[in-house]
Amino acid sequence: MILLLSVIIGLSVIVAFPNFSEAQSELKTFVTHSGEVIRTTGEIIDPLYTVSTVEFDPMEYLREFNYGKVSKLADGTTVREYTIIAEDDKVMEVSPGVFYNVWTYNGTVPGPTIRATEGDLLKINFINNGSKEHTIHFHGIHPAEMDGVFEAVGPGGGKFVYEFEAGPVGVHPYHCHVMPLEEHIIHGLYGVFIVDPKEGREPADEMVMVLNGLDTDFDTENNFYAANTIPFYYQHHPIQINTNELIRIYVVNMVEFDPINNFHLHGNLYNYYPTGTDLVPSFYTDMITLSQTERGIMEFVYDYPGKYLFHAHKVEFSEKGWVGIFLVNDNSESNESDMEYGS
Ligand SMILES: [Cu+2]
Repeated sequence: MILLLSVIIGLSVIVAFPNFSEAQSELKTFVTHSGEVIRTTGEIIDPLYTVSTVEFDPMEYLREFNYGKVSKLADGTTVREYTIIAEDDKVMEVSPGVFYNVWTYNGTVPGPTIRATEGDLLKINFINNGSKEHTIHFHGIHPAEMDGVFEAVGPGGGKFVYEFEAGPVGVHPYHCHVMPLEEHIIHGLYGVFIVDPKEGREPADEMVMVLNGLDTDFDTENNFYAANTIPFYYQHHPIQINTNELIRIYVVNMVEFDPINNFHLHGNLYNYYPTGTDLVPSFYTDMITLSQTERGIMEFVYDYPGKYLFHAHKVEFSEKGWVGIFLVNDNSESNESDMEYGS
């Protein structure tokens, strides 16, 4: 009897295992954002695109600002010139073993952080090296023809120069505005545009955080969430900051599909400037809620050294990657900081 039982158990293990692994690699049918029907396990994403891979360092991105090539007009106006190249054939390993077809501005998601001072004249040389039409639509104030909506730039090297005055003061997103819009945004064609006030802001350790979601299986639900594209990155690579030093974060929510996102800071509260347009903070809080493309500036100082989490308080998002750590070093001995701000 016992022998018979173990034979039955043994058999069911043998039978159960193939079933189990079959279930793991079972192909599911998905309709992609472009209407294509593909069958995939969801583990290897979009094998149709394998042209080149993207290298992206979230720690570098965090404090990297692109001020453009600077010149002056006869009347003293500062001119800043930037070049942004769009591509749509790159693959990025967003999480170990998860490959995602990213569409990029200057090769990364997010694209470069464009920075200028209010009143500067901006010239953005846009080149579309992609296989689809793309544009750059800046949030902010500019003439209609510079809005990046009705002037689609053709694939294979199409060009357009966006020219406008930087304003208003604050933090704004820029993104592609070609239809289907959702597809062009969620694949990664977005970045941050910072307009500084003429009088500047108080010196601070400044960083940019783009909150994004990754729908790696094309079912119009995000599989991963992140601050700066790589899930869990700043948890495994904590951001080093100092006590008694002003920290300023330019935060932009680019998550699609989920109507809200949020930002919770541990062991501290921050002054919050919605859109960064006002120089006086609107809130002193440890929690802000952001809808699509909502953004703002957070400012805070840590009194106590140690390890502090920051994350979405929508727990599903933090458990799927939107979580990080500030490693606060004790700076109480020195009043002067030797930290270099920006780049
Ligand atoms: Cu596009």
